[in-house]
Amino acid sequence: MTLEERLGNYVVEGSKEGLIADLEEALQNYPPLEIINGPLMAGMEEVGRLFNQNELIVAEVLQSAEVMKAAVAFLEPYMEKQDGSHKGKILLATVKGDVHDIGKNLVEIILSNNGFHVVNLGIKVPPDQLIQAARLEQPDAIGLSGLLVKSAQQMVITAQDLRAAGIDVPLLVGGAALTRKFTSNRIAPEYKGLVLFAKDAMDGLDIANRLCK
Ligand code: B1M
Repeated sequence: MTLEERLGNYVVEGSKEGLIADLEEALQNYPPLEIINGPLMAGMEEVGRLFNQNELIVAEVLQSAEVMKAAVAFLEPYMEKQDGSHKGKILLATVKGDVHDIGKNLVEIILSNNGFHVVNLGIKVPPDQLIQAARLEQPDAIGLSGLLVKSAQQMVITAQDLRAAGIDVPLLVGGAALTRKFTSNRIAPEYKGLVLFAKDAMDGLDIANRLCK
């Protein structure tokens, strides 16, 4: 197996044995984010495919998620950092009913490595909690993540509740079940402020940079 195949395979197999040594080797040739977005994400896609075909059970997917988290934690210190500057404050959450947090946490790492102060509210965050936090933290933007189809609908509800509470800071939305079209046709009309779709964490950073210029 090539190094790239081995990296994807750790995620698919849910095994950490040899992972760190191979990540160290990969760092000789690739920047950390390329390792995440390339072979590790390919492994996760395969896990999703196998799970969809009932070839993996939830417990096994959870092990794959642990491997992905361990890999991201190992790679984080090697990512480029802009220190000191405080470009803006972002409130971040995975929406109500959704436990998926690897993508959201990647967004947190990338934003905070690039001068943003991130307040990460965690997973399954109901609109009420988000409203309270928005009032307390006065963020420059709110980032919502969701991977389930029902999470896209939950984002519509969250946008409605935020609007009803008088909150209109820009909303940054992302996650596998979401599209740009759904964002502009279904979420944006329910919100008073801007609603912007980010296809991945780097896109999220570009948008945050534009918002907080
Ligand atoms: Co679940 N899961 N899962 N899962 N899981 C999916 C999402 C699924 C597509 C798998 C499948 O069937 N093929 C499917 C969803 C089906 C649907 O609704 N369309 C699914 C399902 C069904 C479920 C359960 C319902 C299974 C069950 O219990 N029967 C259950 C749901 C529980 C719940 O949420 N209430 C469940 C549970 C789990 C685990 C707990 C086992 C685990 C999550 C562990 C964790 O996150 N701590 C898990 C995993 C790992 C996956 C897959 C395999 C991988 C997700 C992942 O971490 N990807 C996933 C299949 C897949 O995506 N291929 C699947 C890597 C991560 C880096 O990517 O989060 O997409 P992602 O983030 C990307 C972009 O989306 C974007 O940036 C990142 C890249 O840079 N992004 C943002 C994300 N958020 C953003 C926010 C932004 C900007 C960009 O700004 C704010």
